[in-house]
Amino acid sequence: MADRTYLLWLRKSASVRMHDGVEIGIWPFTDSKGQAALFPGPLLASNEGQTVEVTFKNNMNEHTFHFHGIDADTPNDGVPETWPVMDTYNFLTDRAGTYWYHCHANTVLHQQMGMYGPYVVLPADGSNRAWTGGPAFAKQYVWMLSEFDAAWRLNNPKPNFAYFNPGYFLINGRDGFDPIAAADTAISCNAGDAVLLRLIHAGYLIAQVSLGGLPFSVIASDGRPLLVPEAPQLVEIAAGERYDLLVTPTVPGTYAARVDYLDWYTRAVRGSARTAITVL
Ligand SMILES: [Cu+2]
Repeated sequence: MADRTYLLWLRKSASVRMHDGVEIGIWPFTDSKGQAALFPGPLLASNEGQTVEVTFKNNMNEHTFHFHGIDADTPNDGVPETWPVMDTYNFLTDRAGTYWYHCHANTVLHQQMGMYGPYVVLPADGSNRAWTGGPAFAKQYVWMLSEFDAAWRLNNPKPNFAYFNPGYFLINGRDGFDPIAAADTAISCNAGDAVLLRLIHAGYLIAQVSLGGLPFSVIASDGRPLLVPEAPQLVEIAAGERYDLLVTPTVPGTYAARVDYLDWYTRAVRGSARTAITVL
């Protein structure tokens, strides 16, 4: 029996509404049969040293779980090219940090269809520290970054994977020109609080993240502490990467955080997502 068990259902199809009213088709997870779509997938979490079992319901032999950054053995790694598709995955979470999961069957398409979610490993004692003996935090947020290309839903029999032209630029599944106000995205804290912001890039463009002028330090990358934390003005994050940011605002106010999504070749900004950091 694993220390943590998770059961995820899959909905055959659903859609999410973008800021302009366009409905984007997804293949989302749910937390029980017939329930509302969850996009991104639910936050899964465990402590350092815990064993975890994740089971996929109504999979119909099409999808897998790949726990990105976690050292699962081959049968539990969810790569259909190396092991037959399974419904149940077992692994050990031996390093605190920020990870994520996604379907690894026809990955480029299934990921674009929304089959991903965040995974957080806390220290062995479950305390609010970035890792065992690492920096403490008062609050944590996860920003899952991604983009949608509406045309990939329209081109039958299959989209042109060589041509990704996204029109929607997301944080935690929401887009728009107005700052995202959702409580899982907009940061609210007291002056002096240490906030851990876990960035996960589940899209394909380059994302540049800035926090409205608030100083921050990058303390971990891809589930591993940085020996020497960095203190840049912005963080550039590529597909699949994670960065853990520690920000301790001292001056009350509202700060305009943003994620700019850059073209891989020209580095032109293709679109942005915005949210606010409110310091009380
Ligand atoms: Cu899939």
